Amino acid sequence: VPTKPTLLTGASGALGRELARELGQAGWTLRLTDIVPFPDPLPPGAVFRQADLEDGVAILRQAEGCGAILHFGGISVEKPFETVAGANIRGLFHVYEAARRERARVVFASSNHSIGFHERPRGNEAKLDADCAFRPDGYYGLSKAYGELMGRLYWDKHGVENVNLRIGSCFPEPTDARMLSTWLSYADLVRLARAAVRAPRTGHCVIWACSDNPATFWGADHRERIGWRPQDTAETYRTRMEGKLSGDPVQERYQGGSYTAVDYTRDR
Ligand code: NAI
Ligand code: 15L
Repeated sequence: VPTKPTLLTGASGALGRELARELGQAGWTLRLTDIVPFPDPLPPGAVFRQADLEDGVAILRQAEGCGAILHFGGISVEKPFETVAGANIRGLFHVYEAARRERARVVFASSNHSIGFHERPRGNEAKLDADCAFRPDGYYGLSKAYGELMGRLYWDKHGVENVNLRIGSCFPEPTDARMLSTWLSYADLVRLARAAVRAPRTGHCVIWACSDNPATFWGADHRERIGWRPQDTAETYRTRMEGKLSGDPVQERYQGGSYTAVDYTRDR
């Protein structure tokens, strides 16, 4: 159990609720925050404060005395630029300023959509390593690339440690064929968050956050720094999922799937 409290943003969201329940049960001291009320009974020892990530003073207050910030709050799907900009651009800056003041580590819920315009590997083609170029597939993915680069900056300039989780598709079960490659089980997510907070030293690192899927798109990353290995696999769902294709050549070509096809106007 970490000695200092851990701040969890986005606590009322799908992944936040899961993390709050599991880490709370494990005896962690949690500070929970979100722009909407926390819908579940509070875990033992947890406090919840409602706040907007755009309110920098509120975020600084909430982070006081914390050793780590699990940053899961913000816009979590593709939206118009102005919608994404508030929580994911300005809000991200507030989270990093709070971490700098507290000398806390940031564990950032980044996304595969920061690199979604890389093509999917075919057959024996090489998997994508975590030091690949950013190829965001929309304004949301762009905000996640910015978030990862914010971590790069704050480590290089201020020594703020950060673990960037490039999450694939974290849901109770895979729901389509793409998730045979991208799925992350809730249990693997919880183990990953624990390892990212508890590792003695991380520096700035990037981790492909998906389960042990044989069909993964992704290769080398920095997981050895935190000692995490996924234990679940999407392969269990293959017979039910492999026919569930979109039928859209753009979506099927690129790693980001449906996000790449939103407002896609390229004709050459
Ligand atoms: P979610 O949308 O269920 O949760 C996000 C939470 O952030 C919501 O509770 C929302 O109220 C809160 N939020 C939004 N704007 C806010 C603001 N201005 N101030 C304070 N809180 C605000 O999303 P989910 O699925 O739980 O994802 C959590 C994080 O993980 C997100 O950052 C998302 O981008 C990232 N992620 C999730 C993936 C998944 O498969 N679920 C895949 C890749 C990344
Ligand atoms: C994400 O970044 C989203 O937050 C999530 O809702 C899924 O769409 C996921 O990516 C995905 O790519 O499946």
